[in-house]
Amino acid sequence: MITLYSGPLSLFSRKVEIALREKDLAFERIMVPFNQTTGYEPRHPEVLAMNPKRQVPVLNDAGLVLYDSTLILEYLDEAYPQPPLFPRTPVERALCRLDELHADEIMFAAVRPLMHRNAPPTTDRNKRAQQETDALIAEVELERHYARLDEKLAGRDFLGEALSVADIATFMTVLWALRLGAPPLDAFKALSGWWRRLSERPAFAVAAEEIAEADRRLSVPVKRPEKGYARIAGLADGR
Ligand SMILES: N[C@@H](CCC(=O)N[C@@H](CS)C(=O)NCC(=O)O)C(=O)O
Repeated sequence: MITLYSGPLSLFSRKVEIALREKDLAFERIMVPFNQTTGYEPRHPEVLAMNPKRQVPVLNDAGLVLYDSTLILEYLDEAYPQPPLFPRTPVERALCRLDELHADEIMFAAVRPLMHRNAPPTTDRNKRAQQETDALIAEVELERHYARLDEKLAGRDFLGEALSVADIATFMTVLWALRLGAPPLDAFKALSGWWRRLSERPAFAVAAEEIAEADRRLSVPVKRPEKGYARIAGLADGR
C-alpha cells in the first residue's frame, strides 16, 4: 500500500500525485494542514517523525519511507516502470533530470517573488510596494523562461521524446506562476500548446482543479489571474 503525505498547496507533493496517477497506482493521501498565515505550522506529527527536513511530500510504500519529490519520482519509476516517466538512454535521462531541476530550482526562483500576492497582505505600505516591484522584475524573468521553453517545445509534444518527470515538474512551476498572476502564455505558441495538452490529461487536470479549489478556500484572490488559469480555477474574470 502506498501512502502519500501531501499538502493542498504543495507544488512538490502535486508532482508526485501526478506521477502516481499517470502510472495508475492506487494510493492513500494524507493532507497535512496548511494555511497562508502560519504555513505548515504546526507540522503534521507523522511528517516530523519521517522526514528530518520536516517537509512534504513524504511517501511510504509498504514501510519504505522516502522524502523529496525528485527522489520519490525516481523510486516510483524504478519500482513501477509502466508507463515510464524517464527516458531510456543515459544522456536523455540526465537531460530529463536537468530539466526537472531547472523547473524546481531555477525557474521556481522567479516564482517566489510573486508569492505574497495570495497571502494576507502586510500592513507595511513600503514593504508592500517593494514586494510588488520585486514581483514585476520576476515577471520579466519568467517571460524569459517562457521564451526558453517555447523554443525547446517547438515542433514537439513534450520536453523529451515522451511524457516525463521533466514535463511534470515544468507544468507545476508554470501553474504556480500563473496562479500567482504571472503573464499569460498566449504569445508563446509551442508552450501554450504543450500547456493545453498536459492540462487535458486526467492526472494533470485533477491536480490543477484541486489546487484551484484549495486556493478558493485558503488563499487571498490574486488580482490579475491569467486567463487560462482563471478558467481552470472557475474565476469570473481573467485579465
Ligand atoms: N526539494 C523538496 C522540497 C519540498 C518542499 O519545499 N516542500 C514544501 C511544500 S511544497 C514544505 O513542506 N515546506 C515547508 C518547509 O520547507 O518548512 C522536494 O522536492 O520535495
